[in-house]
Amino acid sequence: MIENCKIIDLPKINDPRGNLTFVESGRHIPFDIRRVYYLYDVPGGAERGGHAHKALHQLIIAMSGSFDIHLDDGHSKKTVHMNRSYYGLYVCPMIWREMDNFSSGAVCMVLASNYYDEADYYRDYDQFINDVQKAEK
Ligand code: T46
Repeated sequence: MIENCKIIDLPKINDPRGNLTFVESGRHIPFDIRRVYYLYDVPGGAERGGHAHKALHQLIIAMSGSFDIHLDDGHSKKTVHMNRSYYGLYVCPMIWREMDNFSSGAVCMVLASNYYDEADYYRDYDQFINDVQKAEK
């Protein structure tokens, strides 16, 4: 459900030498981290995402720059603008997401609950909606 997708305010240690933020599995985020990946050198105007995950939990962080994430659970939609490296967007399973409006130099880091598995993806929106509706019957 889209209501479960929330911004998590991560700890921020302010320091004149530069700030520090950390993320601890199970403490700040409701899953254990098995994989970290990041998007970078994203050309202006590019769109990423365009899929949902069956079981994967994720925390998405704008490490640098900014971008928009559009979320859709098959009933409701919302858009979140990511532009702070101490905010993480928790995305639960069964959420269609699209990402765009990447600023120049944007880096998007994702902490994920499992290893890469193409079988966990819905890459077809109609199939995703079908399965959302099936689960509700
Ligand atoms: C997501 C958004 C935010 C791998 O081999 N290993 C990996 O861990 C990942 C994430 C991808 N790949 C391969 C699969 C594709 O051949 O890299 C290629 C590009 O992946 P994709 O088109 O899924 O990339 P995005 O940026 O559209 O989506 C990614 C994640 O796949 C997805 O989980 O939520 O970032």
